[in-house]
Formats: sequence, structure tokens, C-alpha cells
Amino acid sequence: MEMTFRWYGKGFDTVELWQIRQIPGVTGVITTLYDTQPGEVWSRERIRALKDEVEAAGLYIAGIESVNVHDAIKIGSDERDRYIDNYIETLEHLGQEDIHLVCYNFMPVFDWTRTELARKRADGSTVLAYTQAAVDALNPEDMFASISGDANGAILPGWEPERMARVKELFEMYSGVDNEKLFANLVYFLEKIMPVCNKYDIKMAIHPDDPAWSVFGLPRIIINEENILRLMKAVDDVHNGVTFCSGSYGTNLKNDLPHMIRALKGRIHFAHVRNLKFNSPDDFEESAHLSSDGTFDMYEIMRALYETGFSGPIRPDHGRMIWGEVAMPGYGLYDRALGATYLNGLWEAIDKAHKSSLN
Ligand code: DNO
Repeated sequence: MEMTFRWYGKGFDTVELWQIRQIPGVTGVITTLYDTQPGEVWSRERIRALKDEVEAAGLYIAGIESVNVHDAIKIGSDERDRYIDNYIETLEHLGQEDIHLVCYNFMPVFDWTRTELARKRADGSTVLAYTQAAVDALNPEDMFASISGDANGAILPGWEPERMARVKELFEMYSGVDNEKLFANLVYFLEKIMPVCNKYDIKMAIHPDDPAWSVFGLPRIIINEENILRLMKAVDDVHNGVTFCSGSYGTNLKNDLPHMIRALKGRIHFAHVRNLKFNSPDDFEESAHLSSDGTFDMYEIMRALYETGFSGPIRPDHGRMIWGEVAMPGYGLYDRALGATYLNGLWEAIDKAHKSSLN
């Protein structure tokens, strides 16, 4: 595996490349052109400029998160082929610039959903949190307003104000789309893009739905082992792969995370590893990465990745806001850096134990 760090790009991220470079063991960044809209073609020039900027800081682009998929593709409307052609063009440009990993999601309307962006914990840190009761009490149009005040001025991924202004319209557009239709639209999309992915060896890595169930009655499909394996079989090409996000699949306590990792052997191209602390099955908060601070056994998650021969990028995921940092919720420097070193420590121990058992 290779330890990486998400970076939203200059002007969008409070963290700078030189700071990432100083986190021990972090060699690459996972980045994006944050100001592009879903459906837009990414020019080669802009991709190259981003690459140059990252490389000048002594790092490299380990992958893109995300190239977002236009709603027309998810809905399966008449315009979808045009947007798929644009997506293919973007993939071509990424491939030509030697970028071989693309994380994306297929969630309707909302990307990840949290009900609090700054829940205070006993130690004074703040974390992202989710309570089902809060979602049930809101209508989707109010969701954006209810959380945007806590965003520290940042634009949250998937929660862009222009999109949120159209929430009602978006919901209407999805009214005829159930889980099966969404799945079929995803397969259609993947089949169309596989040739370009094969040509440039681009690994597509689908991010799970977060939380891993339907919110506001919208269809959600990338939620458990059964569904993700179904998708792997439906488009049985190694370039159709997975972002294994422990914090997203883990929102459903029925998901056995190490088991899922083993079942997906060879198809996990990217991993987001973080912990959650459940206060009840319907209320969780994003704790520190450390196993003892949350509900998951992070050692077992890392061990499953190790034992399945995972060799792609890992990144620490949402961190707590600590030490007075003001940043995009979940994406400060300090706690994610702690997460990276902790995960690196687990990996080193697993690797050494494995190697000494062979002697
Ligand atoms: C949240 C992220 C997601 C993820 C997208 C992938 O912090 O994990 O926004 O990047 O779902 O397309």
C-alpha cells in the first residue's frame, strides 16, 4: 500500500502541499479539479498544471477523487450519452497524463450526508456526526441550510450551493429511478467507459454510499457486500473496482468490513480508512482513527487489506478538528496526519509480523 492524503487544490484547501510533504510516510496526494462541474471535460492543460504543481512540492498525484458523474447518467436520461462521451474524454486526458486511478460515486442528489459538522466531544475536539432522527425530521431542501453554517466557509464536496439550490428539481428528476434502474444505469456507464480505461489502464474505484442506506427515499445501491459483488460481476473487468471506505460501509453495523475486503480481493484499488464511534445504531460520530476511540477494529481492517495483497493508495479519512484548527469539516491537517501515521504503524507491524512468521 501507499499512504496518501486528500488535497482539494490551492484556494479550496486550507492544507498546503508542503505540509502534506512533511507527514511521515505520505508520498502522494489524491486530488481533483474542484472547480469543475459534473459533466465537464477536463482539459489536458489543466491536468498537467495540477500535476506540475503537485510534483514541484515533491509529491505526486496518486489518484483523482473525484471525477463526478453527471445526474443525466445516473438518471439514464436522453442526454446521458453526451455526458458519458465527456467523461471518456476526461479519462483520456487523465490517461495521457499518466494518472491511473479515478474515484467516483453513484449517489443520487447528495454525496455523503451528515447531520452535524461540528459535534463537540468530551476532549473539546469537534467531529462530523449523523443521527437518523435528525434526517427524519428534515425535508431535503432544508438539509443544506441546516449544515452549511458549520462548514467553516468551505464548500463541501457534493454540497455545492448551485446544486443545492436545485434540490427540489433534482428530486423530481430521480422520481422514476429505483434501485434496479440506478444499478442498470451504473452498469451502462461502466460498460461504455471500460474501453478507455483498458486503453490507459485507468482503475475506476466506486465510492460507497454514505450512509449506506437510502436517505430521503432516494435509491442507494453501493451499500453492502452483496451489491458491490454484484456490480463487480456485472462488469467483470479489473478496471471496474472499488474504493473501500471503512467509514461509509461501516455506517451499517451489519457490514463485516474485514470480510468485505477479503471478498473483494483484487478489486479494491483505493482505500479510505477511518473509524466511527456508534452511540446507538442510529447515531454515530467520526472518532479518531485509533481502534480504541471508536467501534471498528482498525488492525483487522488493515490486516485484511494486507493479506489480500492490497497495493493501491490508502488515505486517512475524515479527521476530528483539533488544536484550534479551522478547516473544511473532516479535512483538517492535524488529525488526518495522526491518522496517517497510525495506519502506517499498523501496517509496519503487520508486515513485520508476517515476515518474521516466514522465517
Ligand atoms: C467525503 C468523501 C466523498 C467522496 C465521494 C467520491 O468526504 O469521501 O465526498 O469523495 O463520494 O466520489
